This record gives sequence, structure tokens and C-alpha cells, in this order.
Amino acid sequence: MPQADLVVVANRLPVDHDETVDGGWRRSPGGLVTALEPVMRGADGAWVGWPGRAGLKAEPFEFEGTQLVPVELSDEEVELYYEGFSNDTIWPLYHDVIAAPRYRRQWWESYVQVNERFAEAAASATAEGGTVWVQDYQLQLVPQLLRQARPDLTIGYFHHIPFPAYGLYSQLPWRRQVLEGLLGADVIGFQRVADAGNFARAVRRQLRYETKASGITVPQPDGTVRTAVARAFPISIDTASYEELARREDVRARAAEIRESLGNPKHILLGVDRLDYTKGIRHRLKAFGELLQDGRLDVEDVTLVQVASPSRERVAAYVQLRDEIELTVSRINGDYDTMGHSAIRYLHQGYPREEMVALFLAADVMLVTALRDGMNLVAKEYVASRVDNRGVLILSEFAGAADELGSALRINPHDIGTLKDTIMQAVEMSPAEQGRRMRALRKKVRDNDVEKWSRDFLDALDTARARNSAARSE
Ligand code: GDG
Repeated sequence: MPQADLVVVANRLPVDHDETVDGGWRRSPGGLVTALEPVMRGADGAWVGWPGRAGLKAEPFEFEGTQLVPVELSDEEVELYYEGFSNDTIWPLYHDVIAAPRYRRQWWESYVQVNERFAEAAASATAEGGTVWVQDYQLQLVPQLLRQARPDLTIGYFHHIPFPAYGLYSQLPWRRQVLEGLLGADVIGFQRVADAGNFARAVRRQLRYETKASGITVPQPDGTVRTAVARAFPISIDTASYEELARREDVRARAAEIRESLGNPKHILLGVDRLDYTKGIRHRLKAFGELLQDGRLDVEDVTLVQVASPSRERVAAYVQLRDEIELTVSRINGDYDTMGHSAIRYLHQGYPREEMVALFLAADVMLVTALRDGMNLVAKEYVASRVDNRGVLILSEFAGAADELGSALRINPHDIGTLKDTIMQAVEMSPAEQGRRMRALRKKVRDNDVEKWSRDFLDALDTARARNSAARSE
């Protein structure tokens, strides 16, 4: 296998196995794929990741100009490393323990083993002096493992989810190992300035390393020190492609058709989330249900469309959440539906991107009520799609996107009273104010698209490489 100068390491490969298509692989629609596609196309790139099916063994292969390196996971590893440690320990802990994290030694052991396997695969795939960019919380130990195996490499790590305050982080029985794992990177990227701050504080408290601005002084086994940079690189979307879809005649016609099929209500509210307890879907339903109950909204005038795409269906907390949400939705619909109008149109399904953009265009109010969210790309996708400068974004201050999207109506989703008032404010907002806010939001999302995100991160890695080689030649 040829070695690449730029290697991305992520839990998932950017493709799904599909016997029905030519070659057996189909591009998967994830955001990270779109984010990194231009970078990978321009570079001599490789991507290391799990093909998404337990037990699937596959040799490295080329796909649309990128070398893909599959990492095999057994059934048991999917259960322990992925569903267990990644999604039932780290995910709830890093999202401020909205659900209780479970600490299982067996899960941790599997996490270590799988991280070793990813690090080995990355080490073999990367050319001398190359760059490796590790993605996300499933692979926090990879940077250090990789540095031990390949000190010649420049290593980046990007953390897509929040990094919690020290008081919560310190619950983790393996808190030192995880920090040391991450500090193997030259550049550690976070969504928000606050996440980078929480990380630096954990490093000071646990490891007693010095931190100054974004620099962390990391002692080396040979007695020297090196600097790791930890700072915010807020991720974004491929803004132009959303704008293009939103301008397409068929997509606009579909938006009109969606409104029609909902009975042309005066107001359409929309939520689009993976069905996850971090997204605040229950809080949103509670506020909406109470507005109907109070008579401030009338089911003849308003419909809430909630797309809840299926997610992590083998993890117990997600099974329970689905039951709770579906019970709440049917109670509200049972209480308020009329023959012609439904209060909530609930869709536990995934849709093609064209359909998502049509929904964005059809929706007068977008509800992002996350209790904790690294960034929340849906908020940015809604804004990018509103080429007509209409629509109102209600955005939780606990989503990373709130740092940039100051012209949204920002809310605390725990404060149901204010959330209700804000929904009313959105529903009643004049077209002029919608336009003023939406133009400001759109400028933000246009000026800071995903291409800028990856360029900024890779520039920071270039600076690190220059610093490292200067230090080596000293
Ligand atoms: C993690 C962090 C951070 C959803 N349903 C459908 C669909 N989606 C797409 C959305 C969006 C993506 O999935 C979800 O991204 P989010 O950012 O909203 O949330 P997470 O999945 O939790 O992502 C998050 C992100 O990583 C990136 O760093 O922002 O904070 O938790 O793009 O549009 N797409 C289609 N059909 C669906 O039914 N096509």
C-alpha cells in the first residue's frame, strides 16, 4: 500500500458497504465526509476508519481518489468500545451527564485495544514526515500512541463534542490516560473557546503541566519539553452547496408541496435532530404542548415537524428516550389534533439532503434546543438554506453554534417559560426583522464555511511542523 502525506483517522470510513452498487462501496452522507472531501481531493490523502459492519475484513482500496484503510472491529468490540465506552461513557459524561455515564473497566480495556489498532493502521498508512488528523472522542488515545510509534509525524486531533468542566471530567476513572492520549497531538482543536479552556484546566489540575494562552508545555520522556496547542476551531458546513440546493426549482417546489400537504398552516415549526437525549427534543415538545394548552397557539394555524433520525438504537438510554418522545408526541396529538390538522408531524426517519433543504425552506421557525451540543450543524444548514432571508432560528446557548450566531433568538432550553415566549416572538416576528437577522446570520455562515475550518486547522498544523523542525535542529 502506498503511504500518504495526509491521513485522516476517524471511527467511520467515509463509505458504507453496499453489495448492490458497483465496487461494493457507496459514499456515506455524513458531515465530516463533506468537510474533508476538498482537503482530501487536493492532497495525497488516505482515510483510516471502521467500515461500519462488525467482523467485516477488507483490504485497503481506492475510492474516488482517496486511499481508504479499513480497520476491523469484532461484534464484541462494537459493543464494548463503540456502544459502551464511546457512547455510554464518554458521550454522556462530555455532555454534562444529561444521562448517567457508565464506567465499566471492560469497556475501557476494549477502548484501549481498539485505539491501538487505529494508531497502528495510521502509522503504516503515513509517509515519512507526514500529517495525521485524528477525529473525535472515539479515538482520544490515538495521538499519543501514534507519536510513540512515529515521532516524525505532525499530529492533529479535532474534538467534535463538548469538553466538560473539570468537576465533571474528574469523574472519569481514566482521566489521566485520556488527557495524556490527547496531548500526543501537536494541535488539539475544540468547537468553542470554553471547551479548550476546560481541557487546559483539566491538564493543569490532573497533570500539573503549565498552560499559557493556547500553549501547553508537555514534558517528554527524554527530559525536554514540547508545546501542544489547544484552541477553538468552530466547525461549519459547505455553505455554497446548501445555497445551491435552496435555489433549485425542484427543491423550492418541494418546499411548497410540503406546506400544502400539512394543510397550509400559517406557521410551520421545525426540529431536525438525531434522536439523542442531548438535543432537548423533550423540552421543545413540552413548550409546544403548553402553548397549545394555553391557547396561545391554535392547531389550525401551526404544525411542528420533528425529524428525529434513528441513532444508536442498541444503547439502552436511546431506546428509553425514543419511548418517552413517542409517548409525548402521541399524547399531544391525541389532545389537540383535528381531522384536518396535526399538531406534530413526527418522522423517525432519515431523508436525502434535498428533502432536508426543502423542509428548511418550508419552515418559518427552526428550533434548536440542545441541552449540550458541540456545534450543531443543523442550525447552520437552516441559515445557509434561507436564501430568501426569511425564517427565524431559535438557538440554544448550550450549542457551540450560539457563539457565532448572535442574531438568532438565543434561549436556555431548561427555562420552559422563556422558551414558550421566544416561540411566540418567532411566530409573530415581522418579515423586516426576520430579514435583518437572517442576513446577519447568513453572512456569518458564508464567511466561515467548512473549507475555512479545515484550512485553519491544517495551517495550525503547518505552524506546528515548522516549530517542531526548528526545535529539532536546535
Ligand atoms: C456531532 C456533534 C457537531 C440529521 N438527520 C438527517 C440528516 N442529518 C444531518 C444534519 C447534520 C448532521 O446530520 C447532524 O449534525 P449535528 O451537528 O446537528 O449533530 P451530531 O450528529 O450530534 O454531530 C455536533 C458535529 O458532530 C460536527 O462536528 O456539530 O455538535 O454532536 O448535518 O443535517 N441529514 C440527512 N437526512 C436526515 O434525516 N440528509
